[in-house]
Amino acid sequence: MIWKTRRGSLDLTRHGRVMGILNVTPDSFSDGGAHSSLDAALAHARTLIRAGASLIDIGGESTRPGAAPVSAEAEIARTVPVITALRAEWDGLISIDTSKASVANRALEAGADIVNDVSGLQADPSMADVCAASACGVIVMHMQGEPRTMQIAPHYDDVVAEVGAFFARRMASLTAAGIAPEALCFDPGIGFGKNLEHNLSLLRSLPRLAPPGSPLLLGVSRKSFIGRLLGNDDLTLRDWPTVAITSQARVHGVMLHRVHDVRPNLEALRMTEAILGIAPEE
Ligand code: 7PJ
Repeated sequence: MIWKTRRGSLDLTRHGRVMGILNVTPDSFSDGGAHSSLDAALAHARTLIRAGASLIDIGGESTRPGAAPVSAEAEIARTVPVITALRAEWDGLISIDTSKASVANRALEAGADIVNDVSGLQADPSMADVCAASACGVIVMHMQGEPRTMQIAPHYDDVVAEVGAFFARRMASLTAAGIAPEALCFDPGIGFGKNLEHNLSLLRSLPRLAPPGSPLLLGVSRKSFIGRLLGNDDLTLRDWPTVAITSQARVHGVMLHRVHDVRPNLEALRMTEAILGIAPEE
């Protein structure tokens, strides 16, 4: 399987890849002024890259349940300088985590390769055009509701069927809008308008979720359903269970993994692939 991005294609035939999370919201790095937060963000990006990330996902809007909306100007001010600086020193894949077309546009101009939109390109009517025009990679995530209220009372008759049908509908309308089918990647949106049972049902059904031929990306890293299941609130205790999910998802064909702690998840992929009989990369 091949995923087409703006900076060439990523071969996902045999080896899974890790996307490192780089949050540039004010609460993620110490607020010692604009320059030091740029330096801190870059330093963290380098740590993720050294640990083996093939992709860096840069986000300037918190999409945590209950989070307040952020203006496009604020998102641009937070993310574009980081993208510009990272682009100048690294030729791996950079994605912009945004639902706003104006932010995506500026990020792509600054050198981003992929748009990661938690609204599945539904929040902003211009987003599909921006993506089509730039020929970037596109991550289409499923979300029920909106971040502010999505966790209050999520409801599905059949969460697996509904997320699968959503992917099929988005595939049809986004390709009709001019996005290449090979540029699309799908994500069930763990924790986005889903309770614990919904998340587990989706994780149980990964092999039949993606549209045929399209890669799936999974983001479970440190999410609250892990804490709920294991009975702890401590974020630092959620990395090991994240690694367990990464391995299990790889068995079921998920090749892209969005995580905070890159190295153990990459090692889980390589161990799991060895067991599956996949030869290591040269
Ligand atoms: C995801 C995301 C995810 C994709 C966030 C968090 C919340 N993008 N952005 N998939 N989650 N594609 O990291 O806890 O699961 S923000």
